[in-house]
Amino acid sequence: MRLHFIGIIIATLTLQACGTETTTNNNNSSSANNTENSTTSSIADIPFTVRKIYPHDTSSYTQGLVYVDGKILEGTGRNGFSKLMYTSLQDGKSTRSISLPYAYFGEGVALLNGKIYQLTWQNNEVFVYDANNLQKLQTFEWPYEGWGLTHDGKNLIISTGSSNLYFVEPSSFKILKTVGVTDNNGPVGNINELEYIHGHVYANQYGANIIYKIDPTSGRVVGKMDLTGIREKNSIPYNPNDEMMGNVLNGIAYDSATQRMYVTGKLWAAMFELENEKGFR
Ligand SMILES: [Ca+2]
Repeated sequence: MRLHFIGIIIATLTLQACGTETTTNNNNSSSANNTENSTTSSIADIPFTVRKIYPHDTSSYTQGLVYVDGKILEGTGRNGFSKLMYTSLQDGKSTRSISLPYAYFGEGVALLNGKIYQLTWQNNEVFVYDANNLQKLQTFEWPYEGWGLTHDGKNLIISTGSSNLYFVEPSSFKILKTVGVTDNNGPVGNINELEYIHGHVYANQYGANIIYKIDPTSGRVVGKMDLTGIREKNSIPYNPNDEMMGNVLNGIAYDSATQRMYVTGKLWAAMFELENEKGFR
């Protein structure tokens, strides 16, 4: 009996140590069991306007998106199709690209101090590249799944498909702190692609058409953008089965000079330039 109990503990610890956080397709897994939460304050909708629409390569299973000097840095996923590339914003075509070996499923990307970091989904590896030429410089180990990636100017911020944001020291990949994302119903799971904008983390939630604005200190959701139907409303071709097939909203980039946000999704035909009158602050 005791051995069995210890076995359960060891199995639990092993699962935690390996970082095998459950990946689900549930787009609101966090709220079902949190009915005791009595907080009723509403989370403000963040208004936005679609200012421009650009082509996006429908073979790009977008997992990471960053705006860099008029170009888009994009990381894509799926084994055999994963890439890291710079693309032209105007036509969506890549201007420099590398392919990941078949074994790797690329995930979130971030550019910090001249280096690009690229997560992998379940390979427990993070690649570091020279941002100028996409030459690989280094590989770090990562104990969890890799989903979204951004930075606050100093540290990397990683999502793993859970409700956690991990703050990581870029030169050592040491986890400095972990912040749980919560809304009025409790933890918010399936946190995916990220973008740090003026002191907040913006994150889209896997399977949902929502971008959350998150206080990086408390983890509290302080605002949200509802992008439901953004392709339909703008006459962008889409497959009605996209959500079922996982071809969902995933990708947030931001140009601080123009204060415009760029969003796209996995295999989407368009990238949307969004404006908020207050600049997404
Ligand atoms: Ca991003």
